[in-house]
This record gives sequence, C-alpha cells and structure tokens, in this order.
Amino acid sequence: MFPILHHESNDMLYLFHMKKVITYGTFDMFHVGHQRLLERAKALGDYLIVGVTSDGFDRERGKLNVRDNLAQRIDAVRQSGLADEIIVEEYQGQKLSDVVKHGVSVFAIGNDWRGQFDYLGKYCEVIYLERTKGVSSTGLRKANGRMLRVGILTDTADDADLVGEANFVSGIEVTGVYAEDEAVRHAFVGGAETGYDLQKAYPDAKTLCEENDLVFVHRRRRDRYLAAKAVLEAGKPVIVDFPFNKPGEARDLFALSREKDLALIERVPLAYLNTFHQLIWMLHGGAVGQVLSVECALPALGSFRDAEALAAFAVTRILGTEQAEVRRLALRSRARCDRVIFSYPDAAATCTISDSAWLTPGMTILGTDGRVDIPGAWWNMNYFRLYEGESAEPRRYSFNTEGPGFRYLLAEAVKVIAEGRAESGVLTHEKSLHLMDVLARGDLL
Ligand code: C2G
Repeated sequence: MFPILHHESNDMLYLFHMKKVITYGTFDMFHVGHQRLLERAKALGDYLIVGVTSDGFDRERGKLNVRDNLAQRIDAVRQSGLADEIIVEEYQGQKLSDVVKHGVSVFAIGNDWRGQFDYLGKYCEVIYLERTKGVSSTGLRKANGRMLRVGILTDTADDADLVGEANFVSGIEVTGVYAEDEAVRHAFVGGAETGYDLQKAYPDAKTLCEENDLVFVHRRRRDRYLAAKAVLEAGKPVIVDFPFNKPGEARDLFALSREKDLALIERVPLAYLNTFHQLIWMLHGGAVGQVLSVECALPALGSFRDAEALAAFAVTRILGTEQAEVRRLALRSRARCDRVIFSYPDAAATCTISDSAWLTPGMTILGTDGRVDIPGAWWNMNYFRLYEGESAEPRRYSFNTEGPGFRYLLAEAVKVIAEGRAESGVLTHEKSLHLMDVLARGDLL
C-alpha cells in the first residue's frame, strides 16, 4: 500500500487529532452510487481513506471481468474529490491491518456487506451505509450493451450455483428459465422467498433460445444430448453438464458446434480452477517424480454417475486417457458406495464415491519422489500440499479461489463466445471425447 494522494495538510498534530474514516471497493465504472457512498463515508469523520481493490485481489476474491483496470478505478475515485488518501487493497486480511496502521476510527461500507465486517468492531466503529438504489456497475455494463444474456433449460429446481456465481462475472446476466414442471419454474421466478428470483419463465425452450445469447442445459443425463442439440440448432452457444450418455452423442454435438461455429462448453468447474492447473503442470513437470497412485474420495454430488465422471476427469488429467483400464465395484448396503479403479501399466487410481455421511473427501497423489495431498473438497480445490525430498514439512500452493468454481468457467465462456470460438482450450472437445471413451470402456456411462 502506498499513499497516492494527500489533500489535507500534513501537519502531524492535525493528523493525530482528526477522526479517520476508511472504506473499500472496486469502484468499477464509477457511478453515482459510489459517489454517494464516499460522500456519506466522508461525513462520518474528518479524513477519508479509500481502499481500491487491486486487479489481482478482485480475481482472487472471485470478482471477474471487472471493466476498468486499477489505474482507471483509482483515477475515478481521485476525481470524486472526496478521498484524502487512496490505498490499494491487495490481500485478504488487509482491512484489519489498515485500520490499526492508519489509526482509523470508523470503517464504513455499503449494507450489501452487512455483518461481514463486524470483526473490525474491536478496533473501530463499523457502519453499514444504505446502498443507492437503481444504480450498479452491473447495470451500467448492461446499458453499454455488452451483456451476455443467459437462460436456463432445466428439469430441477437446483441451479448448480449458476445464478449466484453469475453475479461475480461481469458481462453476464441470468434472465430466466424454461422447465416443463411448473414447480421447477416457480422456484426460479417465484420471488426471493422461493429461490432465485429470476425475471422470466419462458413459455418453451424455443423462446428461451431466441431471447438469450447463451443457454445452460442442466438436465438429467439422458436428456442432455437432445436439449443441447436443440440449443445449437436454434443458433445459440451452450453450457451443458458433463458427461453425455454415449461418446456418439458427444461426437455429434461437437461436430454440430464446429459446423455452426457455436461454443459448446461442458460444465466441469474443476477444469477451470487455477489451483488444479498448477497441480497438473507441476505433476507433469515431475514434482513428485513418477506418479504411482492417485486415491480420491468424493460424495455422490447429486448423481453417482456424474461424480464418477468427475473423478475420472481428475484421474485422467493426471495419468492420461490412453492406457487407462477402468472398472467399477458397486457396493450396496445401507449406504451406497462405488469404487472405481483405473489401472495403468505403471500406476493405479482408486476413487471412492459414496452417499455415506462418514465419507472423508480428499485426494492423495503418490509419486516416486514425493506426495501431494488435497484434504477435503478436492473438486473445488484452492490449495494443495506437496511433500518432497527429505523434508517432512509440506509446501503449500494456493490460489484463494472463491465459491464453487462455476464463475471461473463462466468467465471463460464469456471469452470463448466473444472470440467466436466453438470450444475452450481448457477442456477441448477432443480431450473430452478421449475421456468419454475411457468412461465407455469402464461401463461408467
Ligand atoms: N455501493 C452503493 N450503492 C450502489 C453500488 C455500490 O452504496 N448502488 C457501494 C458498495 O456497497 C460499496 C462501494 O459502493 O460499499 C463500492 O462498491 P463496489 O465497487 O461494488 O465494491 P465491493 O465489491 O462492494 O467491495 O474489499 C472490497 C470491499 O469489500 C467492497
């Protein structure tokens, strides 16, 4: 952090006695809501410090595709004429350190953050200010005409986190839903109490496609293929759950998406996490020597088959698809438990998928020269521990990703669509087909 601007006198005595107020924000596309917030914050004391989030910190906290860069956002705050000092917010936990370091008396922030900064109350007064209604950076981006409208084609009242996650990706707006079932539609459009509070239930899938720029197909596996096909045929890009029923279905759709130059992106949020990329590149670079085994456990997140496909995705990213032989052992007692075993000429992987409440999720990768551990929800990993050489102490690699990961996939989708591509380089259609072939060989479809 560095002071960028000093309006007030530098007289130390004056500085010592005055009441300092601090506030933070991204201040993307600076607007009247930001201006009013700064005015009211300033009025709470004699000296206003404004923390503007760095581009990296916004990415880390999952605020993606912010339109203005840090220099532009700082400039906008400076031009408001309200800040006595501007600092840059670069990391989680900085607020507390700033409050102490700058001798701050009041921390003020919009009431969309109500309750979240109460912990600062030990060091200064915490005030949540009413937000200005009817204006937001999101609204302005929309007015600029570059919003991507997203519709949901679904058969379940669970949105797979799309609605919440889309809020963090600027340039994208979830408009509405089509579902055959009235109760499902109601969950999406029946107002805030029933669920997602979307504007619109479309009368049919065709209208949904016409009125949106991108469709999320979130349906049972047996219906995914036809639904995604209808979207592409209606001329719109699609995000669809992974996997399809058969490799043939995937082949068909990938060909159609190429032919029509429309993006088809399979929903595997793990594929889009920075931490996962780093893990894969480090393993391929020999971080643990030669990989001997992968062991992982995960709950049946809604569907055993979809959970197995996710595990297969992770395992094959580590050990490859070519030489994989797969089989599944299904155990059924009071709780269901599937075990999927991948054998390779020089390595093996075991994935345990269960709906038992006692399952301990995690992943361990054992190599000739080291080991990687990912405790907990590895499919949403934001760190891993690498044990190598003589040292018993692991090194920790992390990216502080936020949320269930869908937002990173959405941000990539926005890019792929803007560039007019049919697929993302992160999970290409070709790689996905290889994985489908593995799943088919192991009778996992
Ligand atoms: N704000 C407002 N009225 C609006 C829009 C925003 O009062 N119509 C306020 C927000 O509540 C916030 C400030 O303006 O206090 C900046 O908003 P953003 O740029 O959206 O920043 P935000 O993501 O809220 O970051 O560490 C960062 C902070 O936690 C806040």
